[in-house]
Amino acid sequence: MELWFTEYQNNKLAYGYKISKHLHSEQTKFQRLDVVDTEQFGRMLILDGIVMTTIEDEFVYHEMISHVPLITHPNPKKVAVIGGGDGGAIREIIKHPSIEEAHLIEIDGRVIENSKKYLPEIACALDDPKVTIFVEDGIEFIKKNKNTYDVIMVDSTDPIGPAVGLFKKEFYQSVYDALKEDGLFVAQTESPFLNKDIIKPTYQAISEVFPITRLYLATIPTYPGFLWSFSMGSKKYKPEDADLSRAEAIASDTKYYNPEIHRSAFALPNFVRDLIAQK
Ligand code: AAT
Repeated sequence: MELWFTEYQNNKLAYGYKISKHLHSEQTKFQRLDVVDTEQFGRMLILDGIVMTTIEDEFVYHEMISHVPLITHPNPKKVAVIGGGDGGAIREIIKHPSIEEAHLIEIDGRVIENSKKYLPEIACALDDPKVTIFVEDGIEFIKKNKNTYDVIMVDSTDPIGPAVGLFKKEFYQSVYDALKEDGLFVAQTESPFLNKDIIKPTYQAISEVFPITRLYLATIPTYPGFLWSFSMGSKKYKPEDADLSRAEAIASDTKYYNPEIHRSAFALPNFVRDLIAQK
């Protein structure tokens, strides 16, 4: 008997994965959490029936949510990741020699514990001495910190349940206030093909708060639509002005990110340009 996992996007589209083993299932305080081994993408973390990350393609997402902002900022020392309890963004952040402190603010401690147990390749830097973990709601945490971080990354679930507030203008204002005067932030902002209704207002809200706003893209085969968007809000630095010799140095330790990708990720197809055009 074959075992398949189906991820339902809506009542019109679903993606299916052949499963070789169902390793874990639990209901946490916040969500249903499953860990499975898929034949195509290796081990997979699933929250509320939605793919969070897989061993085979996680590098694209984690490198792109981390290195693009960390190279755009000329000297990032103190950074925060909101969500991202699997530790993938933290693993990439720790590769940057300028980093002194990395804070992880994940609402669900069970995501962290299960990632350490089942996804050690991704969670491997969570015990690094530069890393501090806060099991808290990122929305409340960020409100308490002012003028603190060089870079903030919002590595969140889709805007459902506890992540709804992470896609709102009030949250981006708190992020602005939590950043230093030359700080910048990046958030994962969903699929340009399937989530136009999310990207448009989210990008608009970020551009109302930050003087510099950019959207960039990467191909992630286990996220719906495959083409994925990230939005950046910045107080001072522009990604196109980044010192790409630093990107070259990091690229000796990456599988997706390099100086050409840093530049080309901001090249947008017309339908995406139209999506984020000010009206
Ligand atoms: N690194 C890719 C994995 C994720 S998981 C996103 C995490 O955000 C989850 O562990 C979830 O518990 C956490 N989270 C949700 N809301 C909050 C909040 N308010 N504060 C802190 N953490 C939160 C991203 C997957 C992207 C999927 C795209 N389809």
